Amino acid sequence: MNNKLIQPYSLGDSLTFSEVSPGFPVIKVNNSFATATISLYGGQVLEYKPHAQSEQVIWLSDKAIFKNNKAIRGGIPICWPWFGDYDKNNNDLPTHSHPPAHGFARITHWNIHSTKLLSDGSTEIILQMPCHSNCQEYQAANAHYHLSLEMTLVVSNHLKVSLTTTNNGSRNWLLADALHSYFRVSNINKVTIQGLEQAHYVDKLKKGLTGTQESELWVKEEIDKVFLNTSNEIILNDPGFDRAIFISKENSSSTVIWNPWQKKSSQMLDMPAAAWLNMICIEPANVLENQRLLTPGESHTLSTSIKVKN
Ligand code: TA6
Repeated sequence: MNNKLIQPYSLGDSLTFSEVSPGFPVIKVNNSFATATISLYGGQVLEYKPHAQSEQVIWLSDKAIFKNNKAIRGGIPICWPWFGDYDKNNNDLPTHSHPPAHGFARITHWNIHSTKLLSDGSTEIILQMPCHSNCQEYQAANAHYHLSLEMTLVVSNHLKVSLTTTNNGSRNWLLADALHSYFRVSNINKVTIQGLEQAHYVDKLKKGLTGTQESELWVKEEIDKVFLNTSNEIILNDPGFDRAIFISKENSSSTVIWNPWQKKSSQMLDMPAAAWLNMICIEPANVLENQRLLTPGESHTLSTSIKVKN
């Protein structure tokens, strides 16, 4: 870890630095509200826990792999500038033989722009994504790619993550973005998800079959559903941890719900075999028909605010 570069951003005991693995520095926040861990690799929240909570709010795999070009399993991965498979909207001549799933923001080493202890005791962190390796390769193949990406985090009695994309180019850009948030739950079979009632979805496990969510959502099998044209706050009710997690969002028209369940988890190197029982992804996003068209000079900020109530 290059201390000279990052130590100026420390804030006494409330914001320090360490490494989760050689070459993978993390920011450790411990303020009057909560603790949090943010990886500079991927610009990725890894942990968030208000002091009053006995259990982490954000789920992180015990088998997460910290290696370049590999996304960290868990936390809040940034899916950008495309979601899922390779970006089919903006490409002239894709050079990637195997383009990174969910884009390259989550496999880029981000820079710190600023850190601040706010007057109310919250901690504000601003990170910026430089265009390195995967991004440079993508840019070489897509002359009109001139995007910049910045993230603002506020660690408080809630966790706010805001992702701002700016189109610095001379052509429109069709952007897909998602905050691929993993939440820790007591038992996936015992939680309910409110806020998606009457929302239309695309079921990625059934060849894009569409449907409407009739009632609150229980998860009793593998799920990979994109709920479209919904800006609702989501409530993740978890009686086992005697809490509810409120996930609100701004400038997001899609919400993705994902749990790989037992079989897929057993096929993932970075997923403990039984971990699927204790996680659910609830992802504020703009994907499929909800992608955002950025005109030249335009900025778009996707944000989510996560709050726990007992
Ligand atoms: O958000 C759901 C999803 O798109 C699933 O299809 C699954 O691929 C998941 O993301 C995890 O993707 P990852 O590349 O992180 O393994």
